[in-house]
Amino acid sequence: PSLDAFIAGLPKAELHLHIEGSLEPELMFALAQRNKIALPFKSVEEVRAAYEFSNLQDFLDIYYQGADVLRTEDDFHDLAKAYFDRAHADSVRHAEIFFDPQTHTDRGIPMSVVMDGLTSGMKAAEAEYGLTYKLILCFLRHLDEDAAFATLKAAEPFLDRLTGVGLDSSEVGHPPSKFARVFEAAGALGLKKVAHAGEEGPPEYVHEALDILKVDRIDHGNRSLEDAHLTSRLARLGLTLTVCPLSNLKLCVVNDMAQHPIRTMLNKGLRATLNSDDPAYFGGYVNDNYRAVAASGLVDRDDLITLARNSFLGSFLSDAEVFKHL
Ligand code: ES4
Ligand code: ZN
Repeated sequence: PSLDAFIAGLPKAELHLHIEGSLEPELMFALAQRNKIALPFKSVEEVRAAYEFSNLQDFLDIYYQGADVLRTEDDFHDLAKAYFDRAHADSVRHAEIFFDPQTHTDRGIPMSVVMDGLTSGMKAAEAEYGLTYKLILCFLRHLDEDAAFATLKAAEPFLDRLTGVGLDSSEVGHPPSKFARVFEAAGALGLKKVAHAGEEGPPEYVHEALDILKVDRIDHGNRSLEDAHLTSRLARLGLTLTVCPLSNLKLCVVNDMAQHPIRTMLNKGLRATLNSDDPAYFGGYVNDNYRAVAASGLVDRDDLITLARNSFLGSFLSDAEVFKHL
């Protein structure tokens, strides 16, 4: 098959996807209309034109603003269903998606509305496509530890629908150590742990995520490569990195795809995966990310198979479930 067809048909898991970041401008307008909310944009084209970012914070400001149209259980259902429709079209067989409850509860949306809407959207996709999913609750790291604890408490009634906790939002100035106790509490509840680290933050933050938060995966992890000892430690542990090439390009974490660290990561024996992060904002879903690194000449077809295989190996599926995909 052509390279495009090869990527399109390659069964894969997606492990780094913020569901609020899959809100396409068309759905944003539809929800604004349904909820009678005025948007600061006149058209879908105007929204897309505003998606030019020079760093993570630039993006986050507009991403939190976009999420304001999400008000009802139906809104969260439609958001989740739209992502899984798109993921299914990309041969995604399993997705472990992030959501940011604080973005919603701080606007007065109850946790139950968010949970029930996302759950029904995911269940509809499961019934239609036979794919599987897991849900990871992310704490916003620019907010304080007490707020994270309150969020964990509010999520406790829904514990059976959660697989893990994560840490996202503005990285620099908000090291993993700020959330040591809440991650310990989440672990004691039986939740898996992941954290964004080494996207804009230094290798020290990746060390903290490992040593203090005891994470099961690192989200991004690009800057780990600046520390040779850390790099070999990650390789030795077989720790999964959820890498997001188009996100890195849009947020100026890399200047050009040909310089993306994915090649070095694979060379160093790191268990890297490819993911879309916030596809509605970064201009591509997971297959677009596979295509972007392949088109840059950084990886060949064997590497793409390795990356897809890593996505299942790095998932929180049971060993028996993983084997069915390999
Ligand atoms: C995010 Cl790309 C990225 N980094 C950190 N936090 C986020 N939340 C949504 N997308
Ligand atoms: Zn992310």
